[in-house]
Order: sequence, then C-alpha cells, then structure tokens
Amino acid sequence: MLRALARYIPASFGNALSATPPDPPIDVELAQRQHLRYMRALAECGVAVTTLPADEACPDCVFVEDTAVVIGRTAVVTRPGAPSRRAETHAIAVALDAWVDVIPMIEPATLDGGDVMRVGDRIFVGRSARTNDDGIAQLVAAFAPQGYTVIPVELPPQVLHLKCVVSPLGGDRILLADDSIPAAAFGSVQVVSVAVEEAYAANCVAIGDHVIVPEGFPHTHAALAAAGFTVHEVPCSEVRKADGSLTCQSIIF
Ligand code: CIR
Repeated sequence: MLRALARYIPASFGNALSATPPDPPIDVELAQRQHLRYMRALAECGVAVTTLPADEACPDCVFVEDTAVVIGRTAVVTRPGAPSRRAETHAIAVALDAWVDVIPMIEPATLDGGDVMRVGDRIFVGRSARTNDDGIAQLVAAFAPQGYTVIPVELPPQVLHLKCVVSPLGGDRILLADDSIPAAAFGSVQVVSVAVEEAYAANCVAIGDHVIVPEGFPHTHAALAAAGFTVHEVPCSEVRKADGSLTCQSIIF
C-alpha cells in the first residue's frame, strides 16, 4: 500500500513564503480545511496517510514534499533552498526513519523536493533558485547506484519548482503545462498537455488510475478524464497564495 507523509498547517501559515504578498491575505482556517480535503482525497485513492503535528516556528511546514525525496527504500532528506525552511527537516527525518533508510543532504547542497520528478528509472531535477548543482550531485550519489538516471532540467527563472509546471502520471506519462519547459527535455514520454491559462493545474497527484487536481480547471480535468483517470478535485486557493499546490503537501512512497 502507498503511504503519504503530511504535516498539519500551523496557525503561523499566514507568514509562509510567497513571491508576491497575497491580497487578500491567507485565510488560515480555510487553508486548514482545504488541507483536510486533500488528506481525504489521498485516502479515497487508497493511500495510507500519516500527518505530523504542525510546527508554529515553521510557517511553510505543510509543504513537506520539499524536505525529502523518497524512492524505494531510500529517503534523501534535503537541505531546502530557502534558509527559513531548513528547520522543517528534522521532524521529517525522524518520521521517515521508521520506514526507510535516511540519507541527509549536507552543505553546500540545496535542493527542494518540488524540483524532483521520477518517471520510471529517470529522475528529472529542476536546477532552480532553490536547487543547486551540489544538491543534484548528492541526489545522484544516493540514487545512481540503485539504477536511476538523474537528469537536470533548466527552469525558467519565474518557475519556483519543476513540479509547478509538470507532474508524473505513472508509467511514462507526464502532465505538462504548455509554453513552460519543452517536452523534449523529458525524452521519450507521453504528454498530456495543460493549456497556458490553466497552468496551475499542471501540478497534480496521480495514484494508479486516480488523479487529484486543483479545483476549477475544467480543461485539465477533461484531458485527464479522457486519458482514463478518475479525477478528484480539491480546493487549493489558500496554499496557492503561499506559492504551493498539491504535490507539495505530501511525500508519497
Ligand atoms: C516556499 O516558497 O518554499 C513555499 N511557500 C511554497 C513551497 C511549495 N512547494 C512545492 O511546490 N513543492
């Protein structure tokens, strides 16, 4: 059975990092209710969810995806690119240690898990403002011996994380926002496209024949349904104000 590790949204979530100060500001109680909807959607897709307590000292702690890359029996606990987020990793490492082997990333590496996308035996990594070459090298050191090929992908400067614009759909399929990264960067894959005006919906969580998507993107919903998925919509308005979306709210392994 697939597991998801998640973390509750703290009351301090209004202070989460954001490229643009949200207007209107984050409604923290609404964010917490929307987060529970995502937890429920994961459960409906057959995933066993473990949710860690929030840490008030870490406003961004709900975005657990950035703190670890878990593939098979190995977890690389990252050194997040934003210094204010580095205190998030300790609790994640302690929790993951119950299930998998934990390898901590060490300075000067920085890497956010939102920059990492596995497709079969390939691991695509966005080289971004958050993820540097040392971070990519430490990912190679952890996963190349297990047969994975790590492939760096250059991100346009306005893109926070690789998975803001592309998500794995299982097998060799990906969901990719038009006019973001050329599909050729991903080699031989099948692409389900997201129109530019729905680019936010390119971040989705596929679990077998099910896919969880942000609420309110009808063309992407239809494209995924046509590709054979049962589509679950979840509201994301408040995490979006903190530059977050769906994949960032869980580590699935
Ligand atoms: C940050 O700027 O780090 C958070 N406010 C948002 C992180 C979103 N993470 C992700 O999409 N993987």
